[in-house]
Amino acid sequence: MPLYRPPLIAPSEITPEAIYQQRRSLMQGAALAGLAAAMPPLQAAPLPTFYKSRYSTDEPRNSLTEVTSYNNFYEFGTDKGDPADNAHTLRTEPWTVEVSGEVAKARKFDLDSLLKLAPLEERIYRLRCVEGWSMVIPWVGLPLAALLKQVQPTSRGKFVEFTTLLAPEQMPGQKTRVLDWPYIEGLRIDEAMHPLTILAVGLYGKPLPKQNGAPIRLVVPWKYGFKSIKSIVRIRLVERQPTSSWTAAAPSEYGFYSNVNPEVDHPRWSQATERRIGEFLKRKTLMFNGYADEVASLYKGMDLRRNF
Ligand SMILES: Nc1nc2c(c(=O)[nH]1)N[C@H]1C(S)=C(S)[C@@H](COP(=O)(O)O)O[C@H]1N2
Ligand SMILES: [Mo]
Repeated sequence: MPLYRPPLIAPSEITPEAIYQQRRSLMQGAALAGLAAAMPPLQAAPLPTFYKSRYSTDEPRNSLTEVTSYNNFYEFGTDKGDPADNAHTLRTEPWTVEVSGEVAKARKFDLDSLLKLAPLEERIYRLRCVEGWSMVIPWVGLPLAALLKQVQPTSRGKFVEFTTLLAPEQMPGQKTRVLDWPYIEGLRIDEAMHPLTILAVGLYGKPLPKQNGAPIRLVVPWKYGFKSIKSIVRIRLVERQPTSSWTAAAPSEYGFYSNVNPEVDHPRWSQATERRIGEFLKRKTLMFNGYADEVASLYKGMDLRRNF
């Protein structure tokens, strides 16, 4: 299978003529009533303006084609090209994220209210996959901390559990048993509150493509890519360490922390080097994926071999 294929425009993303006409006449009626602003948009709304973040790397970015055609999103198949081919069946509108558990103010957010929680920022981050490849991706997002502050975690909210949409009719990979669905991930509360941790809603300045986890996904740049869970519908504050889907599938291979660490090998392969997608020679993998100055203090006194 070729590595890079141009992104496809899914048939489902083209509005059928009949629906378009129907919306048009509704729009005209609404405009007369002065209600045009309340009508659903014909296309995904463009992102609000965003700021450049001081946390961005200045390394060259991977191309949009690389970022959108070489993906892991097992809900749409296990080959790297499967998400780009298959994710068009995901329905991202309307979308709500339920935030509950150990919080003073449990609440459901629609996408618009999520976008208003904090100014959006472009964050150019390295993403290091546990399989040994990496990319540099210009995300657009907001700090997860902005959302958590809104719901006010209680003193028992020591961990944060994230859940992906469960919808086998839209996510055909969920009809197979590669993982226990829905996909679940977790962070410790201080990791979740860290300024590097973002909820991404876009990349390359546009709303997130479906294969990258539309409409909202986590990005934790110092951890292996699988911690950056896609298409999130639920965020729960909990007292006990959550069990992630990958830990449940293979506890000896995928630990809760999964910090990028060249000194701790995966039981079946080395983690010392990585191949940046688009490059031929391998690079040395950096401790915490190069974010040690920012995050090493979170793990002071911990044995990172035991807590892998
Ligand atoms: N729901 C869900 N989230 C997921 C995955 C997945 O299979 N399902 N794959 C993970 C893995 S292994 C990686 S490396 C990153 C890839 O993100 P990208 O395709 O946007 O580069 O998404 C992560 N998030
Ligand atoms: Mo990954």
